[in-house]
Amino acid sequence: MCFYGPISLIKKILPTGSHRSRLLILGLDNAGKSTLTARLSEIYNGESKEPNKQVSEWTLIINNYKVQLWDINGDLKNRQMWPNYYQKAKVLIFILDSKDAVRLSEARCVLCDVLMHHELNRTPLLILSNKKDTSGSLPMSTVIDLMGLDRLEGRDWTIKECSMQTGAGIQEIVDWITNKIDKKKK
Ligand SMILES: Nc1nc2c(ncn2[C@@H]2O[C@H](COP(=O)(O)OP(=O)(O)O)[C@@H](O)[C@H]2O)c(=O)[nH]1
Ligand SMILES: [Mg+2]
Repeated sequence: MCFYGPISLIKKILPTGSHRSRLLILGLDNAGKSTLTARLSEIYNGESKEPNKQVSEWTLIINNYKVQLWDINGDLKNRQMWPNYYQKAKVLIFILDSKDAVRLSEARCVLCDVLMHHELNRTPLLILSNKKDTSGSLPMSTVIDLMGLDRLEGRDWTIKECSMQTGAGIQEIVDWITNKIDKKKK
């Protein structure tokens, strides 16, 4: 059983005048991280740094603001390097495969572990229930239940449904990211 602890909600993070922010995309392997990354890169004119098998790093321009995006592999071995990126992350997306009920309980424990890291206490979190186009996709209420999200208190978070295959929900994701990045510019 995983528990989410209360965390304070202070959002001003970047120093005044800083024009860089960082977007970290996490989730289990096969959840859709790289597909989401590809869509965001199209929308935000992403430029890729030399990718390697474990981490793909992109530079996006969001409202004239330079944002680094990291898409890090989510298999068990590579999850060990996730914490190396927490301190640098200013916005966090955690993506789920909404048709994989068995792995949602794994995702719950993985997300719980991620959120125990104090470096992410103030980081706005967007949880994506992906693969809504598939017939076995679970409804939002079931995903919230299986993920124990009703216990996720004291932080700036939200959940949205999407299909990165069809592009459904991408506009809402873009709006959320833009809003969070804009707040960090001030
Ligand atoms: N049906 C469907 N398949 C998806 C969706 N998003 C990703 N996929 C597929 O799921 C698989 C894993 O996606 P990928 O982005 O590589 O996952 P990652 O391991 O988290 O980076 C690929 O075959 C994708 O084409 C979606 O919204 N719907
Ligand atoms: Mg990937």
